[in-house]
This record gives sequence, structure tokens and C-alpha cells, in this order.
Amino acid sequence: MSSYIGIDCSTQSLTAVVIDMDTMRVSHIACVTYGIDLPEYESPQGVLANADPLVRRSNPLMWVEALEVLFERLKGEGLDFGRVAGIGGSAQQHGSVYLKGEFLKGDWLKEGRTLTECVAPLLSRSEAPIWMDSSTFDECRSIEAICGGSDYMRKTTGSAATERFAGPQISRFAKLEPEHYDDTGVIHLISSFMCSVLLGTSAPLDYGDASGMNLMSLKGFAWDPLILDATAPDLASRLPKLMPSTTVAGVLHPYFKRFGFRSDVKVTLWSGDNLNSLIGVGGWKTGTAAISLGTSDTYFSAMDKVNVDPEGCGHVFANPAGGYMSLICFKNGSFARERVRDDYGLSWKEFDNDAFQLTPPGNGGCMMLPYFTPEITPLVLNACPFYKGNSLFESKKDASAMVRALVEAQAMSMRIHSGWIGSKPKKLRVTGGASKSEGMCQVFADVFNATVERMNLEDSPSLGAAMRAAQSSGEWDWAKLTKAFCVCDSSKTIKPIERNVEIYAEMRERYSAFEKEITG
Ligand code: XUL
Repeated sequence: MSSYIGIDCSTQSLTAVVIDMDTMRVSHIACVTYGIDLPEYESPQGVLANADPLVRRSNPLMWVEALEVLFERLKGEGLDFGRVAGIGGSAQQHGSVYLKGEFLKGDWLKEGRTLTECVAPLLSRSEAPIWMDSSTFDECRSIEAICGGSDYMRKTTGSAATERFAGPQISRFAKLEPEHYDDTGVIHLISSFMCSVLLGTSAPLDYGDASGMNLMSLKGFAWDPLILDATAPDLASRLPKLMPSTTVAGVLHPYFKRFGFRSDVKVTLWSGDNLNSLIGVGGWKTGTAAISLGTSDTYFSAMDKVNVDPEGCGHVFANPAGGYMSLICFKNGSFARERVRDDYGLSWKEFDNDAFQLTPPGNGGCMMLPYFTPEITPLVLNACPFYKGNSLFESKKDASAMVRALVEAQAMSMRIHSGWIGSKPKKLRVTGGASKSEGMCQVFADVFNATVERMNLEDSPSLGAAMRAAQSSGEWDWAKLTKAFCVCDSSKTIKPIERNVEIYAEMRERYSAFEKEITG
């Protein structure tokens, strides 16, 4: 029969998961870590150095080169490319890639040249702002003001004007580099850019990832002319077409036949990582809320009807399986965890496990606001962590208390800022690298008073992308795919502990007051 590849272009790596439709199992996994495998891009964590802490960009050619390395790796893993029927994809959300008009004409993938040699001449901007960028506060306020206020933006696009979203980023680029903006024929999200590279021609944008641009109306899944005008001159002519996430965009370009692909491999539209994760954790219909503990920490769940966050931090996106989904995102996810681990010279075991054995839930009243980098939820542009508690903790001598304070803050903030979604989950599916940690998952179970289920596979975005590719072939529906691939490891389920739930219910008030005191 056949297999499907799902590729996830994340902040720090490019990962492929292959699902085999004979065995209905994951058959291959391969990963390219930019910092390790492509050091020449000088982006140890996938991001270019920048003196301004609010500016975060990456080199799009790094993702393109990683794609070639990834296919080589899959070959090394023994994948039979001749069985691959389709490819789906996922990418970090919101990042924008700027290309010259020639990109739209196609015919730029040439045998005998590397992928980067083919794509490099087509970039009208050598760097792509990514989701970690917070430099567009002024553009956000100005776009909202022109459109008559943040209410219009939230109700139309599902999100308040948001610093990292592509619209405000495009606005800043058009303002600061008008000559390069003029030279830009088409602006892609990272997802649609990578999909275009596979097709050898400019791909449409899927409704799901396009919801994270502050440009599309959720009502008709169409560009909103008022917002487009408020964002940048002549923007409509520079945006790709919008299509449902289940669309097969075309066939894989013959350029890739050297890996052994067939000539009829279908490429399904790529989407954002959180949207793919929703599918990969089996959360495509309402009832399952998910937490992804990765570079960013996110909380998401399917939604039947649009319900926007009055505080403006949360988002509503088009669910790739139909309907909508809610999402909240925290920038101080694994970067903050790595920072505390490194500052205190801890091993992962000391961080993930021992620290929780050595400290009590509630941390004896010690709390942290973990703003090691500018935060998204709540909005904090001047990065600086804040501490409250006893002097040992405040003098920052107790490494275990620091770890607990960080993780409790991450869980508290997620619980508090997900209140607008309405339904309180009884079960949470936790995914992403840090979901391995027993100690962390217990904190999330106790803070949410919900059972934490952990997936067999942590790579939910790439799994979701492979499942989307299979679904769009028309042979498998969501229910069948979910049953086969979204399997939880029951031995790793964690139940909330009643006593801890009480401690955290009380702490929620104090944490909320502390957060308000600092962020206003
Ligand atoms: C979501 C967000 C991040 C990125 C990177 O809004 O900004 O989760 O998708 O993973």
C-alpha cells in the first residue's frame, strides 16, 4: 500500500514522521537540528543573533537546506520513497517569507543545483521575522486605530493585533524597507513557503495558518480589505490564495525524484504547528484540550463557534478538520527551562525530576514571573523575571525552588489565561519534549485539576501533518486516523492529587495578583 510523510519545520529543527498505511504505525522518524547540523547559519537555536531583544529572525535558506538533509536522513533510515503517496507539512506559525515576483512564475527548481541555490535568488528579504519577534507594538496599535479599535480586529480575525503575527510584521517591513517591499511579489508564511518549495511553484495558504496573520476574516475565510489597507500598501496583490487546510496543492516537483519518489506524490497544503498538533494529539473535535511543552508552550482545543479572548492574549484559528480552535501561546517555554537549568548547572534529571522531589507543591509561598525573554501572554516587552517569597529563594540560591517556581508559574499562567475559552477540561493531552517530565506533568495535572495523558509519540505536529496528508487522499477519515495513530501511553497517565489541587487553587489568586502588580 502506501505511506505518508509529515514534516514539521519548527524553531529549532526540521522533523519528519512517516506513517505506514499497511501496518497503521509510525515507520520512520528523522530530524535535522539547525544548530547542530547546519552550524554555518549561525543560529544555534534556529534564530539569528540580534542586539535588539525584541527582534527575532531566521534565515529561510536554513529551512530549505534542512529539507534536503532531512530527505537524505530518511534515506539513511531505510525509507522506501517509492511507497510514499503523499506529503503534508507543519511549520512554526506567524513567520513571514518575502519573495520576488519570479517565485510566482514557477520553473525555478533546476536539476544539478542545490535547493538553496534555486531559492536564494528569489528572496526579496534575506531574513524572515519569526513568532518570537515582538518588535511591532507600534504597528499593532496603528493598524487597530485605523480599523476602529481592537474590537474590530478581535471579532474579525479571532485575535487582537499581535506583535508576532504576519500582518503587523509586514506593516513594519513596508515602512522600514519600502524598496525591498516594492521588490516583493509574494509574501508567504513559513508553512506555505515550504509547501511551495516541494511543489516548485507558489502554494496557497491554508485557512488554519492564515488565521495567525491578523489579515483574514474568520467569517468567510477571506482577506479583510479594511485590515489589508491599514497594514501595507497594495498588500492584496502580494498575498497567496486562501484554501481549506485539507486541499491537495499539487504533486511533488520532479526535482525530488533523485531521492526515489514516484512522479505522483501528492502534496497537501502545509499548516501551522499548533494546528497540526491538534490533529496529532487526536484533538480535532471538541472535548480534548492539549498542552504542548516545546520551544513555546501552548494550550489549544477545538471549538464549535468563535469565542474571542476579551483580554486580547488568546487566539481563534480555523481548525484544519473544520470549525475552529482556541490557542494561547507562551514564549517563555523551553527557553526559560533551559535558562534556569543552565544558570544553576543542573542536569535534565535534576531539573525534570529531583527538583520536584525536593520541594513541596506551592513552593512554600515562593513564586516567579518567568519573563526571561519578552512574553506574549501576558504581553511583557521588557524581559526580566520577578520573584516573590522567602530570602533563600530571592537570593536565588535554591536551585530546586527555582525550578518549581518556574514550572508552577508556567502552569498557573496557562490556567489563568485559558479561562476565556469557557470549558474546563477534565483531561489534558500533554505533548512536546518536556512532556517526558513526570514532575512537570504532575504540576500541570494539579494546577488544572485534570488527568494528564501522554502520547506515545512526542512529535505531534509532524504526526498531525502526516495524518492530514493521508486524510486528504480521501481514503481515511479523521476518526480512523486518530484511533490508529493518536495513542496515549496509559502507564504514563497522571492523576491530580486532591491536596495539591487545593494548594494551587489558593495560589492562583496570589499568582494572579502578583502578575497584575507587575504587568498592570
Ligand atoms: C503560536 C506561536 C508558537 C509558534 C512556534 O501562536 O506563536 O507556538 O507556532 O511554535
